[in-house]
Amino acid sequence: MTSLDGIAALDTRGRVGVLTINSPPVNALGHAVRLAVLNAVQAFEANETLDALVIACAGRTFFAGGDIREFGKPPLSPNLPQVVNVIEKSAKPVVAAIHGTALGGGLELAMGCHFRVAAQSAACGLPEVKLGLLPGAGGTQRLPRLVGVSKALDMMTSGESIGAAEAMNLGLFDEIVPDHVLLDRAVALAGEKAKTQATRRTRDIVPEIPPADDFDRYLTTHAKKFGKLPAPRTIVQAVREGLPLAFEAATDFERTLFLDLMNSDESMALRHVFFAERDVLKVPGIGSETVPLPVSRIGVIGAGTMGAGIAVSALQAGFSVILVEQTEGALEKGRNTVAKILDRGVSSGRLTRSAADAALGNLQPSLQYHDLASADLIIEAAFEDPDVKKSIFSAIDKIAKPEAILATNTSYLDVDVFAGATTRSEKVVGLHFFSPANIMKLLEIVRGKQTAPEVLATAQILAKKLGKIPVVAGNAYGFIGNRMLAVRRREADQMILAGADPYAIDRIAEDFGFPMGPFRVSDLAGLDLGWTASTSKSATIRECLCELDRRGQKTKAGFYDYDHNLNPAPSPLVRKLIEDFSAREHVKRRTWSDQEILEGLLRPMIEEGQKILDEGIALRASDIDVVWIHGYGWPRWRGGPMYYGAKMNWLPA
Ligand code: 3H9
Repeated sequence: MTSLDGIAALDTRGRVGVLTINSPPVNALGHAVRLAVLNAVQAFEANETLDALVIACAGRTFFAGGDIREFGKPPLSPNLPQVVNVIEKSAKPVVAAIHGTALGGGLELAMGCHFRVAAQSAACGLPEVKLGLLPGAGGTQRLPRLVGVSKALDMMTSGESIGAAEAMNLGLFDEIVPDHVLLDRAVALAGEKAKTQATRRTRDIVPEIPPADDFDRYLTTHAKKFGKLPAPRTIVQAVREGLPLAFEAATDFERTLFLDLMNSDESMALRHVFFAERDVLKVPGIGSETVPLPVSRIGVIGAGTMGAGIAVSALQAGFSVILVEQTEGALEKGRNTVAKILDRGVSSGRLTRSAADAALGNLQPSLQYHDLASADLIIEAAFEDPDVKKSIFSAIDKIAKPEAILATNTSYLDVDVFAGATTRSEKVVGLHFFSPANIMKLLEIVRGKQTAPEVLATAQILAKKLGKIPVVAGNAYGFIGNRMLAVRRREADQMILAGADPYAIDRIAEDFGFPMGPFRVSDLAGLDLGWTASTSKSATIRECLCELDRRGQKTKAGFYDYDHNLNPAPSPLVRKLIEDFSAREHVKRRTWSDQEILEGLLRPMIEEGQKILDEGIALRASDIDVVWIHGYGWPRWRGGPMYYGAKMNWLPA
């Protein structure tokens, strides 16, 4: 074996060269790796004792794509398209041996090889669109040649990966083999091809070009899914305008489009989010030396909306769950909610019937705290009432096994108060799920004063198993997300008194990219949350609306009027009510521009985010971005509130 430069090693098996690239963690095709591949391929070509080459990777995966950390920086030669072209133009056969995930530039490199052998467990895809990009190393021209235009567009505009078997059916892979024989089989195939000097170049395949109408229809059909992002439409453009051109001209065109997208606001924001989602896992004091606690049995106290949702999330991840309620009726209702959510999963295709049945079989409904004695983790999901929660903690502390973790699903309250009601404050943590808990990706992990590192590490692992993104937050009222949400709500309420139209505010928030504006969100959640008729004094717009039985979607009237299909319409009555309220309170009304409304809505909550950061409640600004993207519908392509605030110069430098 010849080690070329610490990254590439060129081995020989008879007259076949085996180039193995080893660049942990994911063999991203950064400058050093590109150079290593190029040098090795050129050395192979010049070596008369070698008739064919296999390109493989060491470690957990074949190349996982271009190195995202290099994007936006001055390009370093050779670029990836050049490397792929050199491979494809080789006069001797080159075989890719694919394991793990061949993604983005990794798959593009494989498509530049003459043959592709993959391990059974491998997957591949072109996920560039998720970074606001298009495949920029020939992917928009080679993939349609291999799998047809329609499938290529679907793969590139969704960015979703496919498994080896599907790739084989599509003609993207030539062979799939058991994982342990991958290299042997790739070498054997290379040897066979060497005998006939077979170099099958993807660029030489004559593509079938659909009529222009097909592209138009594709864009129309997917208009909603593509939304405002430029990348999916640019992918369609690259295919549509590139395929009729000569290959080199088409890839030059692709490169121009790629570089334009690279400099787009959307791609910069999406790349920021890519790294932010990985950084949340890095928590000071938790490292490889921290030993997480084993969790297989989870107790959930409270079978309301949150408790049932948490139970479903845990059941779907394969945990057994003890769901505890106080009365037969509440327990029966909770069990039915769990069953209904699982059924919905089956009808929407997210879950198989047998998986749903198995999940329900792992549910143990109970009226006895004593049944929680076997649980490794108990999550309290009772009403947001500190006294109720405190008494639950005190009770379960006496029943739970000593090593069990006790968690609260509070949205606002002080985790240390509950820890103080137990004899194991180091085992107490906040696990703030978001509704619907089986769907929403965010899990705020609230670190109490005494929460032990291994408890935090266990919560992080639990989140991963539940398919959630965990963000560690300090213990302060509303933690990260709800504290900022409260500010946004306060500002929106003040703006409508000062003359801004609530429906304009919603429209502007939705144009910005939120799925719903703040007033539609309030109507959906119910305006009567925390409201009681007996104490209501028409002191706020919300109180006035509740007094009129306009309590939101549930009464088909709130800030909006709703028809029987719950379609919202602006309400003249509400507009008048707000005007009268402003007059009564002597609030001066004025007209607001769209930009003033947007800034009025976002800037104060972002400034609150800065305070959260300064107080150490969030570990880093990008953690706050992740919270808002995965818990509050902040548009991913806008990078999160702190990213946006910095871009708008709303934050101290
Ligand atoms: C592209 O290819 C453009 C081309 O068309 C054209 C070029 C001209 N670059 O996710 P993990 C890091 S665009 C740099 O936790 P997993 C990641 O930040 C690219 N770094 O592991 C993390 O670092 P840290 C298209 C990368 O096992 C560490 O690796 N490709 C890259 O859960 C581990 O990552 C993609 O979009 C990268 N490309 O999942 C694929 N990838 O430890 C992106 C990862 O410091 N990658 N890192 O936090 C993935 O989807 C997952 O990482 C993968 C492994 C599935 C591969």
